[in-house]
Amino acid sequence: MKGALIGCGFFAQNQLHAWAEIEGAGIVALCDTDEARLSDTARRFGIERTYRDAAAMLDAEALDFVDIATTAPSHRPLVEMAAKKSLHVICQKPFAETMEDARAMVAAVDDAGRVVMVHENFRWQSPVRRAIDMVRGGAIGEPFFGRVSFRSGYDVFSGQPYLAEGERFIIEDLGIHILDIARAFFGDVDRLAATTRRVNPKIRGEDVATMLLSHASGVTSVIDCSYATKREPETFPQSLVEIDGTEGTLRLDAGYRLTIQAKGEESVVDVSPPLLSWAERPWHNIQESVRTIQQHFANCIAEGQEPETSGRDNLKTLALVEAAYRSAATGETVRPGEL
Ligand code: NAD
Ligand code: 89Y
Repeated sequence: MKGALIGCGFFAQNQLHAWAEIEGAGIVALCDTDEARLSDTARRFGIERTYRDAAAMLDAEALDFVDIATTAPSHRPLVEMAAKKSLHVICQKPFAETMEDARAMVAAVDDAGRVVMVHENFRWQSPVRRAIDMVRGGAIGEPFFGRVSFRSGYDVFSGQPYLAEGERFIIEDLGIHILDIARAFFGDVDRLAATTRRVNPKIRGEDVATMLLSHASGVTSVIDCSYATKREPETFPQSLVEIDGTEGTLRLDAGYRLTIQAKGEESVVDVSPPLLSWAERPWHNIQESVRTIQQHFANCIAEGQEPETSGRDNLKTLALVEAAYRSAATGETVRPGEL
């Protein structure tokens, strides 16, 4: 499959490295409104066909899919443009700025008979995936409590300066992944309550969020996120997990240590992600998941399957983000299914 990538910024560099390793799909054209980013990226990856305008690119190129790696405000027009050209779409998170936009984007690609997948990669990180597979396989019986925790003091603002500028920060940018991991473990959410605060005075949005989720499966989970946590060892970008089940417990601890205690036995396994040739620490965990999710996208299209993190599925993760902001603002418990 021939693809074009739109948005040659900070994170797209990972996506391009990964596309070079994907079986059955590759990138043949690039687009960015910023000439310097476009030409630098084209040179780095040896991609000759470049465009400053996405519509012009879609008119000129014979493509099967687009990979949208821009920030959220441009997602809806770009997804709708791709749908009009009957292309499959992979689009970065946050998928959309509002639920209304997200629903319209899913409908546009559905009407074109194509697939839209959100680049929701944290549940595809190999340590997290290992834990998900263990829980889904019944290793600790029926889960009844979970905590997914992401606490860090890592400077994300130097690579992504826009994160310091928005009215919303950690839930929309990072919490979205952690909420999605909770859905992957425990299923859909009936009710959510959240608190937020801003600790870092140099940014506009919230950098701490704590959320309590009641899942339809009967699990209660706590999702806690912070970019204001100064501690050693720094765990960025690890998501730490603890789950209690009817038959035992699972812990994914700092340093990618997976412990399962069940049925009178304990297993402790190092589930560190591999360091891909183009990856660098500490980002290697995220970088590996980029390759995994992009291969999943290519496989799903080849096999006519809906991706696990399809646009339709992601509406439920996006609803948790909206519910968390609403709960934090009103002090009330919110039902995401009503948003
Ligand atoms: P960035 O600002 O560095 O890059 C975005 C690029 O898109 C810029 O070069 C900009 O010029 C270009 N652009 C914007 N609108 C365009 C348009 N209409 N047509 C063509 N080019 C356009 O942003 P980033 O840090 O690379 O983040 C991009 C997205 O990736 C964000 O939504 C962010 O949340 C997400 N992200 C995801 C992960 C992850 O692990 N999944 C990690 C980091 C960032
Ligand atoms: O943008 C964010 C993401 O999706 O993963 C980590 C990040 O780069 C900073 O929070």
